[in-house]
Amino acid sequence: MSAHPDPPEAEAAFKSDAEVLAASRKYTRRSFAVAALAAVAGWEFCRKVFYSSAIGDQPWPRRRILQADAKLSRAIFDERALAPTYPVSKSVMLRTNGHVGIKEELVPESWRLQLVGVASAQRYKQYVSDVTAWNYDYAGPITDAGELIREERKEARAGKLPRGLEEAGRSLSTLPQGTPGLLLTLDDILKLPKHELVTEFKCIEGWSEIVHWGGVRMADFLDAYPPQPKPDGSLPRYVYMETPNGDYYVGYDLHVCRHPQTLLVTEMAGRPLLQVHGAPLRLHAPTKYGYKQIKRIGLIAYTDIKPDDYWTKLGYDWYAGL
Ligand SMILES: Nc1nc2c(c(=O)[nH]1)N[C@H]1C(S)=C(S)[C@@H](COP(=O)(O)O)O[C@H]1N2
Ligand SMILES: [Mo]
Repeated sequence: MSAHPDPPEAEAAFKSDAEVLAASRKYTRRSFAVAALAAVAGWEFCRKVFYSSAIGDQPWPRRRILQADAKLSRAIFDERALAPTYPVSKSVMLRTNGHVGIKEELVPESWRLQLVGVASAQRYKQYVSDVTAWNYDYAGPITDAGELIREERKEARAGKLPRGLEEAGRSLSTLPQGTPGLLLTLDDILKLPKHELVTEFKCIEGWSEIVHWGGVRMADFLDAYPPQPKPDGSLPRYVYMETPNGDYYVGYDLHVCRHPQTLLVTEMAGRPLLQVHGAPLRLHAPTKYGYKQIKRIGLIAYTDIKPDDYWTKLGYDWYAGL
């Protein structure tokens, strides 16, 4: 028996090597052409971004990039990816930023979470025929807001509205009167398993801080109060949240709310949440920028219509993924 392959086989092998080589040369030539094209297109792209006139906050191509970017990052990183976590010792007291919808001190006992779109809502003891009829009580201007809000008030008195403040106007997703649903108390929510998480909080303004959060998983909340399936059996795609006075509002994909690190937060730094940080209930979603992390939630509504979103209205990306 010979150690060498029979001549016909050897020839076949040689031929296929040559073929591979030729194909790879062709491929390489093509990639050069593609790279050259990409360079030209890239320049054209940059030129448009930097020299075009702005529409709203952002030049239109940049907005397009944000959208394309969000699609790409969702495709590559997948919104189910976990955010890094840190030891508690690395966490700090989060600064306060953004007071839309939380300028007044909310009377804690008057807080209820309006929940709309839950399956077979009538079977819950918290069912009411009109969640919008609930009245929240306020006790004057918020007291723990710090310097930022004092400045905002000064500017407001001077007739100037600071950037982002009440700019987006009323939400288009606000509930009509007579919407049935549940009115949940904080105790209802605290019956769910408690979770703590130390993650990095990132604001689009360019700062980030490591924060120690405590609360319940939104996924557990969704299990306890599941959305009503549509007639075809599928679930609504979105979740809408707003502050009790409706001034700040955010829309989410349902699967983002199911993310294991998305929390309904009641504690920060091991202590009860301050009102300025969104007490009694705020959202933390570590895979999203700060503006998607609504403080002082008054309403959660499951919906199949893409909800209105405060900062999206002002030109920011709806997905706000990191
Ligand atoms: N109700 C409400 N929630 C809000 C905002 C706001 O203005 N109002 N601002 C958002 C933005 S842009 C950021 S960065 C964070 C800031 O949260 P913090 O004050 O706890 O740091 O809250 C988010 N949630
Ligand atoms: Mo932010």
